[in-house]
Amino acid sequence: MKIWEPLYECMPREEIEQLQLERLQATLNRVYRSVTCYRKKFDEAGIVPEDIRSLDDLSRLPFTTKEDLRLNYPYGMFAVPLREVIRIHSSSGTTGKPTVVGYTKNDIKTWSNLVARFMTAAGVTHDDVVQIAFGYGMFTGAFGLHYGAETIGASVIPMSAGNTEKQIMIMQDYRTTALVCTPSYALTMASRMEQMGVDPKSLSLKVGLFGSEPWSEAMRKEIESRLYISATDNYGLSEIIGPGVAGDCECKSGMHLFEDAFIPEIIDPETGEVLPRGSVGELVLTTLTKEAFPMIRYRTRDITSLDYDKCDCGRTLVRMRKTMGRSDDMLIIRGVNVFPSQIEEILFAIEGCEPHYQLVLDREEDMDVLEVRIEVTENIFFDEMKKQKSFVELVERKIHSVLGVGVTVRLVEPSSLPRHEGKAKRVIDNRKI
Ligand code: DLL
Repeated sequence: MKIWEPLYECMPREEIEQLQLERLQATLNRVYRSVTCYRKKFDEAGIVPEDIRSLDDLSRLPFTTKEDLRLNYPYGMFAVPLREVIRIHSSSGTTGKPTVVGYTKNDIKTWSNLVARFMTAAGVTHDDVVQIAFGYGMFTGAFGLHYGAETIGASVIPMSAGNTEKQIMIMQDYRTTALVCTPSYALTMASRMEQMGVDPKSLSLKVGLFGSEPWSEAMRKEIESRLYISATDNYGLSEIIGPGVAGDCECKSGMHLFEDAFIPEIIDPETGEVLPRGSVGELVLTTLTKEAFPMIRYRTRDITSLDYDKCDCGRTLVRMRKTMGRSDDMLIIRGVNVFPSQIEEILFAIEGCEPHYQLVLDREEDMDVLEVRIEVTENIFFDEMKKQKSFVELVERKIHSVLGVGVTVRLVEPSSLPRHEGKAKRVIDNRKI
C-alpha cells in the first residue's frame, strides 16, 4: 500500500501533538502581528500568543466565524501583503458577499500535497487517468483535485462540470480510471449511462473521489453498485484550504484528517464548549501551515465526530465521520432536529425509491410541515392506487419511527426532480418567503 508522506500520516500521537503545538504557536504569533481582526479578538479576550502553552489552551481563544470574514471582506483576513498572494478563490454563500480566500506560492504547494495524500489514500497512483468533473472557476474543488492528481503524476482530464453525455463519452474513449465530482453528480452520470445504454462495467473506472456535499453510507453503496467502483469521500472547505482537509483511505471507515496541517475540535454548537472525545458536535478547525489565510478556531458548522483509534491502514491520523450535515442545514420540525442525510439514509434502504428526493418545508397554521418528495421506479409510479398508497404509508411509517416526526410523502414521476452537476440542493424552505 502506498502512503504519501508516511512521516506525518503514521506519527505517534504525542509527536503529532508536539508538532501541532509548535506550529500553532508560530501561527498565533504571525496572525497576532499581521491580522487586525485576530489582534483585536485576542486583546478583547485578554490573551497574547505566549499564553497558549499547550493544546488544551487552544480553547481559551475566541472562535472565528463566517461573519468575521464578511466584516473583513475582501482581503482583511489575509496575513500577507497581496503581492505575495498568487491565487484567489471564493465560496458563494447563500446570502450576501462571497468569502474570499488567498494562497501564496507555498500554500498552493501545501494544498497540492494534502490533496495528493488523500487521493493516494483512496488508491490513486501515477498510472491513473483522473477525470475532474467539478466546475473550474472560483470553486476550490476542481483546482484542488487537479493539483493533487498532478502531484501524484496521474494523467488529468480537466473536464469541468456538466455536459453529462460528453463526460461519459470521454470516460469511454480516454479510459478514465478515477472520477472526481460530487456524489450526487456521480449518480446523475449513472442514470444517464443507463439511458444511453452504456454499461458501466465496460468502462475502466475503478475509483471515485467524491466530496463537497453531505452523503450517506447508503448513497455510497448505491454509487458503488451502479458504477462498479470504490466510492471514497473527501472533505474540505474554502475557508480552511478547499478539498484536502480529510479523506477516506481504502478502509473507508472515517476520513483521515491531516492533523499535521489542521487542529480539529468538536464543540457544542449552542454553547461553544469543547466536547469530550468521540462526541458528536460542530467541527472547529485551526490551520497550522497556511501563510496567506490562516484560520484560528474556524466554526465550520459541519456536524460530525472524531475517532482517535488507529485505523487498519496504519495511519494514526484521527478519523472524521461522514458529516450529518451542517448545523445551519438542520431542519427543526415541530421541535425535532432532523438532518436531510437521516432521511436520505432511510429512503435508500427502501426498495423502489430512486436516489433522488427533495424536502419541502412549509408552515401551515403556525405548524411546520415537511413534504418528502421521492422519485420511485416506474413500476411503483404506474402501479395501482392501492399499492401506491401502501408504499407511501410504508415510507411515512419508517421515517416516523426513526425520526419521531410525522412527514407527508409524495411520489413523483421518474426523472422529474432536478439533477445536479455540482452541490445538490435538496431542501426547499418555503417558511422564509
Ligand atoms: O466544497 C471544498 C471541497 C471541494 C471539498 C471538493 C471536497 C471536494 P466549499 O464550497 O467552501 O468547499 O464548501 C464547504 O461543503 O463546510 C461542508 O458543509 C460541505 N462539504 C465539503 N465536503 C464534504 C463532504 C468545498 N465530504 C462545505 N461531506 C463544507 C459533507 C462536505 N459535506
